[in-house]
Amino acid sequence: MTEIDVKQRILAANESAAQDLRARWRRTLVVNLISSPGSGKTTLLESTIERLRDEYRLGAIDGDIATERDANRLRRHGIPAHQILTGGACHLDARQVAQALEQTPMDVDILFIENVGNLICPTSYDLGEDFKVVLLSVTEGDDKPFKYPAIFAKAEVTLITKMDLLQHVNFKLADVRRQVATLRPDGLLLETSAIGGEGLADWCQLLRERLDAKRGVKA
Ligand SMILES: Nc1nc2c(ncn2[C@@H]2O[C@H](COP(=O)(O)OP(=O)(O)OP(=O)(O)O)[C@@H](O)[C@H]2O)c(=O)[nH]1
Ligand SMILES: [Mg+2]
Repeated sequence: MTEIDVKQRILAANESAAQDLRARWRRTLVVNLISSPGSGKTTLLESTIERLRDEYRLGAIDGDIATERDANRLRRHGIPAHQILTGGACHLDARQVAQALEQTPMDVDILFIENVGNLICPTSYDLGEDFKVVLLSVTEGDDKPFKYPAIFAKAEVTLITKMDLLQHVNFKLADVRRQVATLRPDGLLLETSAIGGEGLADWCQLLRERLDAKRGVKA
C-alpha cells in the first residue's frame, strides 16, 4: 500500500515537471527515444543528424547509467549534446531533463532525448516530449511488442531497426506489425536501417511534418 502511494507521488511530481518543460518547448519538437540497450538509438540519431543538420538546429540529451560515450558520439556530428548520468536509475525523469537544460541551454528546432536503454522503466515517465518513439531491432526477436506491451502502446511511432540484418535472422515482420497495430492502432511503424539508409527519408519527413504542425505551419 505504502509502495503504491510513494510511486504515485513520484509520478505526480514528474508530471508537474514534465508540464513545465512542455510549456517551455512551444516551438521545439521534442522526441523521446526508448528501446532496449543496443537497438540503435544513438546510431539512428547520428544518421538523422547527418540528414537534417543543415536544415534545422538540433540538440540531444542522452541518458545512461555510466559514461559520456553517447553524447560524445553525437557531438562529433556537430550538435550540442548533454549527457545525463543516472547513477543506476533505468530511466530519465523530467527534473533531470530540466537540470540538463540549465547546464546546457539548447535553443533548437528539434531536441532528441535518448532515454536509458530499457524497455520498461522509461515508459512511465513523461519528459514533456511531443511523442515517444520505441525502437525494436530485428535481432531482438519478433515477440517483443506483446511481451513489453506498455511501451508499444504508449509510443506513437515504432521504428524497426537494423533492417539490413533481416535476411540473417528469424524475425517475422508481419507478425510484429500485427502486434504493434493491436497495441497502438493509430500508431506509425517504420522499417529502418541506420547503416543501410532504409526508411530514413520517411523518418526525417515525419520529423519535418511534426515540427511544422507544432508551429502551425500549413503544409
Ligand atoms: N547492422 C546494423 N547495425 C546497427 C544499426 N544501427 C545500430 N547498429 C549497431 O548496433 C550497435 C548498438 O548501436 P547503438 O546505436 O549504440 O545502440 P543504442 O540503442 O544507442 O545503445 P544504448 O545507448 O547502449 O542503449 C552498434 O554496434 C551499432 O553499430 C543498423 O541499422 N544496422
Ligand atoms: Mg545509445
